[in-house]
Amino acid sequence: MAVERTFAMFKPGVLQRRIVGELISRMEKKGFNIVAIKLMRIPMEMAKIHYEEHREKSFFESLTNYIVSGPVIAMVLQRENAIATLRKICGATNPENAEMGTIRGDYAVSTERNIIHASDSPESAKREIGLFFKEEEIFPFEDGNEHWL
Ligand code: 3AN
Repeated sequence: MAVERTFAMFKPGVLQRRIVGELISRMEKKGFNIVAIKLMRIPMEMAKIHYEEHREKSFFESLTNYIVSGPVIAMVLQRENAIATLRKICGATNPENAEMGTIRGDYAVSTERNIIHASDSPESAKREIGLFFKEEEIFPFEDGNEHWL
């Protein structure tokens, strides 16, 4: 299976709830390499581009207002089959349907404030990584764990 990169973002509120370490730990334990990470406040224009596929949806305005309302943590995560694996760890979009043991199942209560964003396809991952990170902000590394993970 091919090594892939995916984009992940802890939404506003994760910092305040002091669960950043727990969430990152889940990803590290599942074999993701964190190859880029930044704490940032998303400008509204960027939020609209990030969620452009939802522009016509009823929740677009409230979603974009929420996502700019506080600092987020943006990341590029790398491992084999990264996109599907991260989606699995996150769980279903609606936390009511997310299995216990997934991030949304364990930590989220509302669909809009569902803790984490994770790219849903190779095309989205490429687009979202490019929106949030310059190439020189991404630092791939050899972790030597390929025999164990
Ligand atoms: P996912 O984040 O699981 O890929 P999408 O792409 O369908 O889900 O939705 C993007 C984001 O839009 C979700 N993370 C969630 O915050 C918000 N969202 C999706 N559906 C709804 C909804 N019915 N009501 C409010 N917010 C929603």
